[in-house]
Amino acid sequence: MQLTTLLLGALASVASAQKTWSVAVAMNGSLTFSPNRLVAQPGEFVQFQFHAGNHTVTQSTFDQPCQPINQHNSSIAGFHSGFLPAAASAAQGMIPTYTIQVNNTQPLWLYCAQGKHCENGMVMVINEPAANKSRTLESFKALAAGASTVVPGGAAGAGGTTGTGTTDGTNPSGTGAPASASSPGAAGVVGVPGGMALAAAGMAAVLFL
Ligand SMILES: [Cu+2]
Repeated sequence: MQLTTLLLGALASVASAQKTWSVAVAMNGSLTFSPNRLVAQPGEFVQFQFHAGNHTVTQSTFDQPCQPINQHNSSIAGFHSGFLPAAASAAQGMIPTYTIQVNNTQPLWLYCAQGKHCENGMVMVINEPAANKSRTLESFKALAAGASTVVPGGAAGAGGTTGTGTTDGTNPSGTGAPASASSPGAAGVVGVPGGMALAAAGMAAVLFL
């Protein structure tokens, strides 16, 4: 634990109690987010881990899948990881990551902005509305099948923090820690300044000691 404390000490004051969920992007080269549905509490983090290919995680509305949310609601900046090619960091034994913090319980509808991945079902939802049975992941996916993907024009990495990390399929407790108290952001997410990626494969084990 001492090593963990040393490595994360500067960042741990806020995040120590917050859970980080991990979502595998393109596991085994598939056009998937896995899981593609998860429930996250306000304050919790979601880290997307880009295993293969060149994908994004980008926020849309429910009604306009495959298009950036700010194109339809200018009051919400939304988030967009930018294109994160897995090959770029493979030589270091790392994968690209993108981490967001969930700020409330509103649904977050997400897609991949690469090619026709969204039309082909590369979508997911965080905090699927429980009370509205017409707004399910399945209905979102069906809408996406008839949509046309729009790549956001805004800054890549907006709304979250990109980095690299290793993954062993478990929740990476050492990543995405905020360096300061976060302020409320639009659409249920806030930036995660200073997100710390795992520096080496060995750390993953250390963090679980
Ligand atoms: Cu994709």
